[in-house]
Amino acid sequence: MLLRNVTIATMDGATPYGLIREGAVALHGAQIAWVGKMDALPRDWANAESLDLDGRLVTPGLVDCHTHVVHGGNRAREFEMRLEGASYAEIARAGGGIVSTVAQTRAASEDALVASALPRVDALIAEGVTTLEIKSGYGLERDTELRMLRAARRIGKVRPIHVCTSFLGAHATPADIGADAYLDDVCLPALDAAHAEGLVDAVDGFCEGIAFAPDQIRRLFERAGALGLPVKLHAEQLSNLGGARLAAEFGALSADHLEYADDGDAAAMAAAGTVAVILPAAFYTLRETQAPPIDAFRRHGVPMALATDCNPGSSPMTSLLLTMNMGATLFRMTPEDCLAGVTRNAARALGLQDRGTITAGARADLAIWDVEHPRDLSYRIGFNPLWKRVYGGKL
Ligand code: DI6
Ligand code: FE
Repeated sequence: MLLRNVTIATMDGATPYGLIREGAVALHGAQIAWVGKMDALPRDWANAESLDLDGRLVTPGLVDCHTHVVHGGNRAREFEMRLEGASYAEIARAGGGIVSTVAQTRAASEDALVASALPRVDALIAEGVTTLEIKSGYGLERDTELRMLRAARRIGKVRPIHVCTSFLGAHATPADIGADAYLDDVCLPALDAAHAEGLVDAVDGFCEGIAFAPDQIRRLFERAGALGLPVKLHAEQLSNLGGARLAAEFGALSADHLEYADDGDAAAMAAAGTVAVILPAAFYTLRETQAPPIDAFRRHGVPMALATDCNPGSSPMTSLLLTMNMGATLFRMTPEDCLAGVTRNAARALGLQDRGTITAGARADLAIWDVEHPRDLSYRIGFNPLWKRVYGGKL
């Protein structure tokens, strides 16, 4: 199958956007076989079944590399409380926040978790998302953590989307147990069990005053290492506790949030190849005022990804396009940074080398847009110009 007469943002690293005008993309099964200018098309493709795309833009399928899309219930009441003056940390300390979603998630069956997540997943798919990361972390006990991960795996079977799972048992401490006891007696054994069932692609944690201290996260990462699993970390979201450096020390795939990260954190992440996952909808929802150090990430050459952080508390966000606009307007990321952030760098934040660019040999996951230029994708607010999505070579 040949897609011809297209503008291609290959995102292969050549600037700007790896852009090819009057291009063609040849697909063989679930893979990209060839990409280039139409007039350079190899002869053996000249007679292939082809589709004229009328100059539309083709990008890699989008990758949302940080979500909590599987969860029970909603927290609209907390949204109101924040409007009445309560802070996110105050609500968390008063037994609201993550812990209130835990109660609703524990009460939900696997079927109910899948059913409530699907409308959110469908909203992402409708914007060209082809790879989706989903975290556990609202169970805080073994059975519910495993049930969340099974629900996540099922989403990848009932929808045309690739799901990567992250075990986030170290998300919060249940009210009835101390953090160390929770970690040793519940979280680490649940990780072992989830891994034994093949439910874990990466291990994540929340390093924060209201969650886990660096020495506790270190124990989590040591266990992940023993199981041969890659790590990532919610770090420096509300304060700087050294989470980003700890993540870098363990060669983490990514450190996420990072509003309170500093220049030294950026240097450590660059040296380790750790991706900075920027989550502007959480910054926006919490009315945070300290922006992540984008210039430092740029200066040190830290790859930046953008993700929705879709969750019921700090980021009830199901639009990766709006996330791109926020990355640009709130953090001064360029439209090219934003597109790299939801393609090449987002794939890297998940440890996936076979996607995120349009290059020969990559997976044939593509998004086809009714726009002139890739900058248009970051520019609009609340407008979805997706024409069609190609998933695993299928239109
Ligand atoms: N940081 C976040 O933004 C989400 N989790 C985390 O560690 C928020 C989760 C929630 O408020 O339910
Ligand atoms: Fe998160």
